[in-house]
Amino acid sequence: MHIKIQLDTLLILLFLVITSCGAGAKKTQEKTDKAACVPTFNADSAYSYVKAQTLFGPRIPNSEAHVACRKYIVSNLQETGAKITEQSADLKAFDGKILRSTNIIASFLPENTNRIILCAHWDSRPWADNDPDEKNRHTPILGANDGASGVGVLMEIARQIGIESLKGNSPKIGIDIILFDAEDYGTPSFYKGNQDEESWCLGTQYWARNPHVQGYKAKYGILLDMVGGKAPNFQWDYYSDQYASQILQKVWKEAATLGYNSYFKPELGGAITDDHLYINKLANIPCIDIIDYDPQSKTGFVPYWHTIDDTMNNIDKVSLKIVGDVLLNIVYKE
Ligand code: AHN
Ligand code: ZN
Repeated sequence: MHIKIQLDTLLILLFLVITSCGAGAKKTQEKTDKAACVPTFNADSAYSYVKAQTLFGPRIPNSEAHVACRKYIVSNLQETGAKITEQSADLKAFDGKILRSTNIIASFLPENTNRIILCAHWDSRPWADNDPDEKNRHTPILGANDGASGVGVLMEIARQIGIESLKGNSPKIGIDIILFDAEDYGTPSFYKGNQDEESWCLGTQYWARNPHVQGYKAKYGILLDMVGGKAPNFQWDYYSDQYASQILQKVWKEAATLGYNSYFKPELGGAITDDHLYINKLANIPCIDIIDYDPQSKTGFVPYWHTIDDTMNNIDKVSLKIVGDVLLNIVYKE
């Protein structure tokens, strides 16, 4: 009788060790199978990161809210144990204004030469130049979806990797989470001068020409832009397909495996000038864009894009969860 109870307890313990993702399980697991221990993405946590950014107000370069939000993001990323780099630069806007900008980089396993990039932009647009009401078009936007959503997802990914690494369940590949600044200071539609395409993505252009590490290389990159809206539609952007079609295939396949094929459609969409374009063109790193695309709309994006309605009212936890799950699975299966 006594022996039987002890044997049961032992079996339960053994089961726990084998099925858990901690350090104790690691050796057994590597010997028995190669299944990745993919952590669970917490959408409530991601949502709170998105909301916190919007509570600073618009995060426009040279503003106080921009400085405060940067500190908020950096202190949260520091807690994950990642190596933090703040890459500051004075960047020239379309109108000649100097933007005091900072790209925020959180590196996991910084010594590993095998790496991937996960990125988003953390600044928000100074003008709601697409607002249906003309009197709002010079008003800054909150950028809940356009900016904060991608950052919120990546902050939660960083938190998960931090927790798991302490338990001996770090991803095998090195990861650089890069939060770019000055993406959304592109020439507003009401500007009388010329519409310069190169006026967008200034932080990324700077990083691609001056990577934070000398001779920096990465296998590939994944950009998140406007990933928090309701019922998102993620299609293949033209540039992602031109420069990184294998990565598109891999990510959309993972999404399908997770049952997210109604959001991730393996079909070509528009050609989108976004941060990933410069990572491809200037840094020569294949990079895709996961961006909510609306083929029906004139802009190609959600109707509240670059309007004063880009607020928390349009953010859906379900969308954050979908994107977060896909990324964590990709990262842990590398
Ligand atoms: C342009 O509007 C040229 N490209 C979309 C990039 C963007 C702006 N993403 C968010 N805001
Ligand atoms: Zn924008």
